[in-house]
Amino acid sequence: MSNYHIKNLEEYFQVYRKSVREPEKFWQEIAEEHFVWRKKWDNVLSWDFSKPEVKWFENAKLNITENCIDRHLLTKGEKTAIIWEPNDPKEKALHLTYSELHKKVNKVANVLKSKGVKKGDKVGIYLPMIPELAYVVLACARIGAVHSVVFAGFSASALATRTVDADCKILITADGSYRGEKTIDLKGIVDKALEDCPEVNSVLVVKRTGSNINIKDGRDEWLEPLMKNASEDCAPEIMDAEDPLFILYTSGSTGKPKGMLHTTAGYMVYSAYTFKNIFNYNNDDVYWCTADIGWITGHSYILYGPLANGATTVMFEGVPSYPDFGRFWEIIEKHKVNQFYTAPTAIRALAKKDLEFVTKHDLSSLKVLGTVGEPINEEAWHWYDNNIGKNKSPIVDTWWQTETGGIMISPIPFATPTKPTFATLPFPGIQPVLMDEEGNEIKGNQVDGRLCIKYPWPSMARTIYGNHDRYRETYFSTFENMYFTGDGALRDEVGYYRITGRVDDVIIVSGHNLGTAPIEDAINEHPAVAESAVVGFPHDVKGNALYGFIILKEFGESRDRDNLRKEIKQTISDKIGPIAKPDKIQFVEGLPKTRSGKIMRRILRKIASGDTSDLGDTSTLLNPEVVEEIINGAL
Ligand code: 6R9
Repeated sequence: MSNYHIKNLEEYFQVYRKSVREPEKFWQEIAEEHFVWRKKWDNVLSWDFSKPEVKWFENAKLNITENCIDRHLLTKGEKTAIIWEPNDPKEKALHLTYSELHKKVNKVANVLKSKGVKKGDKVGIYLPMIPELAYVVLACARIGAVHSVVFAGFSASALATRTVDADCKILITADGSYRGEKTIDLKGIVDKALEDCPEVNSVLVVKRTGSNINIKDGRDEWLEPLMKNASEDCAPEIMDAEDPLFILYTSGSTGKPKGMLHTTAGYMVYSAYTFKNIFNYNNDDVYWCTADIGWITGHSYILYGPLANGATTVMFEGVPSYPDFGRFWEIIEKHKVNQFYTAPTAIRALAKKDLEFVTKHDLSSLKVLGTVGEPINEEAWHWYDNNIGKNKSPIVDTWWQTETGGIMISPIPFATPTKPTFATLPFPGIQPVLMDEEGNEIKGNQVDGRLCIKYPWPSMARTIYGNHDRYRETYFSTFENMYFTGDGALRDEVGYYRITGRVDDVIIVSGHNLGTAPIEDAINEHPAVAESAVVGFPHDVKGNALYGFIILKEFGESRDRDNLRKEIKQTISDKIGPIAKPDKIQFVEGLPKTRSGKIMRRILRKIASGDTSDLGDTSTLLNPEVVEEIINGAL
């Protein structure tokens, strides 16, 4: 019998040990007991990291939507599957039951079929956070088409590159989208992108804003009338365990985006099992992840993981600042949210605002808080713990990647004691190791190194779509027989992991390796600092020196800049040591970020070294306007 829901630390260790000693038996039991299969596997796992090739649940047959929808119909048909909260709080929220979701997904599936979409075809999706986004994603999975969701905040050129790279011939979009006070001309962006996508011959358009848009004859059609006429029955396509489920492009904080390809069975099992445990989801809970579905976090922990557990999952169309900075807390109160999962960037932005935005809302429903996307600094962690969780809701700091498909290192709430800035312990089935630059494993505790995973897990990406060599090169060639995450980490005296940042961003100052996260964490301890980013720039004597870009809190704006610089350096000296003091500190209004809140340090490095002639691909920047401001103020 598998131990599906881990309840205390002892149980965690027991389950973890089993998952390492007998990984195949471990995953086989979970897969058998908690999912529906059309046919069971012949073999649980075969793998070879040198190729790399990994297969889980070989020759099993299933459909993921049967697991996420159909199987709940008998017992939970009238349970709310999705609560959709619109951008404008005056618009009515939608409570969609599992049986309604079933019908919507089937209708869209039939529409896609009528457009000639077949098993294995790639479907581009460029939609805001509206219910149709969930229907379309699941409809693809229903008929075995491979979805490629592109975040609807991306530019025409980013959309075009991804549409071409993923071989999409059909694209689903909307007439427009709402983000706070803004209405965005989504279809205009699509029209521009499609000038560079000659293969796309069909565009289905969801009506959201009612804006006046261009409908290109023979190519564009409204989705709604097609859905109206479509049948609400659609038999699920029977898929092989290793058939592709989706392509998703990585955040692009480094270089050209990579289309990570995920397959069906392993992804389903892992996203569902992690969701249940890491969010401690219980039957009548309402769970909310604020990510966009255009990010892996939305795929695994708004849609697939929660739905596979028959959960109620909230989908939010808007932004945390509209109509005011209390919107997140208002939604938690309104829908009595029990588990809340967001990113450090959002926490820091909201922590800068008046506490009254928080205190006027009743947050007593909350049981578990989560964070993901980048290292959470200590100050933000405590703010979240004190003001949102009222020191009674454990914070799960979840470390993972688009490539890993699901959460890899995280506390299990009510089992693992938390520790600020530490993602703590590996999830069952995950075998992390730290490696030195020579390729040796660093054993023992109180050590740091490059974070690798030495054994396969079910939801790992199988390839980069269309470029398996790049997949091997990027993840499996740095260390033999290991998946290299690209992140640095340290392991403390009890074996807890702390992620110290991307190793490409490690700065060597006078021969010392400095991770960006601990330095930024120290800077953020200064009471006037809201957020910071540190990069290296060439220095005659030290090899590299540090350059800090710092956003001040509102009350810090009026302070004398030179004094502030001195104090901040002192804070760093006290927390880390004089070696980590930046040579230059520039105060900025904003930092260049990707949609998931990751700082594009590549751009800051260029600015710090005075080389701004070519900033590389900036198409996935959420706030391109700050770049110029930073260049103009550079020291
Ligand atoms: C899920 C997601 C992956 C990179 C990852 C790491 C950083 C994510 C983190 C974290 C520290 C955490 N990252 N979670 N760093 N603590 N809890 O974010 O996927 O967009 O592919 O980014 O994000 O550097 O390697 P993705």
